[in-house]
Amino acid sequence: MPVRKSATRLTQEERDSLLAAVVRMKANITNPDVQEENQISVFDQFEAVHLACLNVKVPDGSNVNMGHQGPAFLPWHREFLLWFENELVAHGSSIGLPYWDWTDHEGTNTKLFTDEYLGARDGEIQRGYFAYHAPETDSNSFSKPEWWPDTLEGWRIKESLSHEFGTTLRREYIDRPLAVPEDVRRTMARNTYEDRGTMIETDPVTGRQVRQPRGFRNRLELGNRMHNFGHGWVGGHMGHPYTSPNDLIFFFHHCNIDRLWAEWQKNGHEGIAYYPSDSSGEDEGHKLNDPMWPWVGDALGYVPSKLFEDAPTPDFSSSNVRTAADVMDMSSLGYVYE
Ligand SMILES: [Cu+2]
Repeated sequence: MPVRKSATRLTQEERDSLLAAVVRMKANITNPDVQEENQISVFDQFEAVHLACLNVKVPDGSNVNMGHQGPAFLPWHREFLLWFENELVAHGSSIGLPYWDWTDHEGTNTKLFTDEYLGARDGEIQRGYFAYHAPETDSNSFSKPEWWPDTLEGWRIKESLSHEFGTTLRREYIDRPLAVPEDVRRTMARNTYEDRGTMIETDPVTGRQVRQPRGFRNRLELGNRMHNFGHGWVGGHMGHPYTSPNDLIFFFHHCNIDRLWAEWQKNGHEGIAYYPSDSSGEDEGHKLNDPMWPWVGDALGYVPSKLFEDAPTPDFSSSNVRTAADVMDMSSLGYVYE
């Protein structure tokens, strides 16, 4: 059973085992027989699917963001992370997907965004495992570990999946405070899963009056120093929904969100009563028993919009249909948080 630990509290062996699996996923081309521009690695499949999920034509004819700005934000990403974690383990990781605890400010700055882990947070990444050039090649003088895959020339982002951010992974340094425990506490104190209303309160960091979302999902996704903020705090590719899964921190970030949802569920909000029902009037894909694209099996009528030409997405037609109901109970999914 994969154990999900705080990313800042892994042992060196655990961290290296995880990073080795990640670079193997990046080196593992799923379709080597097609021309190079259409080849895609196991790692890049996640970026391609996340990009496509932002705008999917569904059977009722409407266009829906399958994984964001609605109730399915949490179950869609829970399924997405399960798929990622399966690949991590299949590529040799000894541990499950770690989570980025935003309230661990020191660990974030002194452990996570370092050359030996995720790389720096000030523009294009030049050193470590996520630089355009592999360790010990070109300008990347960082020492190459024995587990670096022979075929991986560096952490390179496909042109078709890079939007305006370029083929070298980038982040931007911004001097804003990360979440404090009070931010998390207030999110966890919301009792309704979905509520688009807002409330006025005093911000625990700035002391100013602010308007914050009232629902749990709404606040976790959009509230001060929660999901959206974390994306922007890292910046670069991570700062834009078109490109965020190119950066490994995306998965740590969403793992923390999944962990908070799991905790909230355990804490008196368990099961289908705490998710919009099939008669709730939410968009298709966002109600309890709606298939969540791409996990719709061979159902017809789902067409992801091609945000970019030639950004190949994997074929899910033979996979199981997955709904929010399928992922409601974390204990049935085979991972635990530590
Ligand atoms: Cu996100």
